[in-house]
Amino acid sequence: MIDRRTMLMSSVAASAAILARAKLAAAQVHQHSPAPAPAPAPKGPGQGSAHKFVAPVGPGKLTKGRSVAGESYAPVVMPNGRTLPFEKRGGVKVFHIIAEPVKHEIAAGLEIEAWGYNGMTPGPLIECVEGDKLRLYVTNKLPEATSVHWHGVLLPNGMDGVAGLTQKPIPVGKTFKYEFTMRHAGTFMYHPHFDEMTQIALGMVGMIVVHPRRAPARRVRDYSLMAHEWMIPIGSRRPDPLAMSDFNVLTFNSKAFPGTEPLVAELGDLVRIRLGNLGPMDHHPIHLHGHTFEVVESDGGLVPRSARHPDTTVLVPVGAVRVIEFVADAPGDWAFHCHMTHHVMNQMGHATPNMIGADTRGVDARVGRVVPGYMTMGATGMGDMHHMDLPANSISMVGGKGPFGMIDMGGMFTILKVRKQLAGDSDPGWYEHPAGTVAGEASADELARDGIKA
Ligand SMILES: [Cu+2]
Repeated sequence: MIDRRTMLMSSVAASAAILARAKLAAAQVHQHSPAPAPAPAPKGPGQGSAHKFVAPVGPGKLTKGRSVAGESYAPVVMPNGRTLPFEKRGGVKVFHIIAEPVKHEIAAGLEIEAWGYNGMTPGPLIECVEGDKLRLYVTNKLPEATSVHWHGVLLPNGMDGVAGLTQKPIPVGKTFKYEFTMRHAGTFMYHPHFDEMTQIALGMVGMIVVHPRRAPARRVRDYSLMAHEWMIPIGSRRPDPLAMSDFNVLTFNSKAFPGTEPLVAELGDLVRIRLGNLGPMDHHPIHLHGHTFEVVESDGGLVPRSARHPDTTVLVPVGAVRVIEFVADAPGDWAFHCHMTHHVMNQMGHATPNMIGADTRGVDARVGRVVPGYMTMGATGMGDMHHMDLPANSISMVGGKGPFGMIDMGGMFTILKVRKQLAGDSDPGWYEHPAGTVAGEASADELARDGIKA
């Protein structure tokens, strides 16, 4: 004999279970957590210092980035991010990095209490040229010590940033100075080497691009994307640094789709995407639609031409950079995403019964007697759960609005928009397909013509 409670417990499907737990979690958070601190004011170039720092990029930066005074390179564009300003002093490029707590929006509806650099996660892109002398000041505004490791950069041992091994940790409130010459061009990363598990899990990661001294043969649309993964319990704001599996928020540049800014290119453009991964545990097979690319570079240097091969998916391991290049030769809106299906979901819960294929009609009728309007969800799949009410500060099951309805992916997903011509640098909107080029329902005549019995 199944009583009402047992029936409810055993038959409520995925989404309902997620929601119940989420609401509980949200309530607990509200009861037991102090109100989150007000957001720190967005940090501008120079961090309030008296010096004038040069800001390489500004609004409307999707494609080009603004050129930097006195520099020959075409700046890299960091979608949803920006580049760290610098100032030249006696032939040295001076940067000021501030390690600090950051209030961050993963996507509309989910705000988190992260740790990052200069008011953001990932930290701003550090960009310079091969042979540049760099002086990087790091101010620690975290509640614990930190350090900065320059991942992939060839430098004197004492500048390597490994607390305990090559330097003392930077105490709370103190500013350390790193000084070295960027000996080789390439794509690198930066992150703490003190309490790595906590600080990286909370968002303290960043990318470094060192341009070659020689002028590039061809202008490139140059993008920087950092993959990351987070465990953010539904209803809470603080990512859980103890998570080792079951990450529920997957991001490019700390944004989950639909919060990710698209990448854009004009037909015939050479496109470079610099992918970094400093997530805690997972490697990401990143897949591009509509094009083939070559991996041209890692954080170890250029891949020799003889070793390059065409591909559509590149595995980006934890602690690695993979740079891909391709010519944008197909107009359209092309998905660019991690191919792990759980990495294109937003705050998906996993500890739920599998209802797919279950005949829930009898259950619905019986539960409906005590819960009017009750409907078990998940029996035909989970593709249409976007309309559910969500607990506060969560993006479970949130997808994006597309030109043909809901895009039911979230997480580590963005869009490459290729157009014959772009008007400026901003998002060109949805692709307008030429007549007759969109998949649609087959007509009776077509089915008969080709002998298809549906
Ligand atoms: Cu992934």
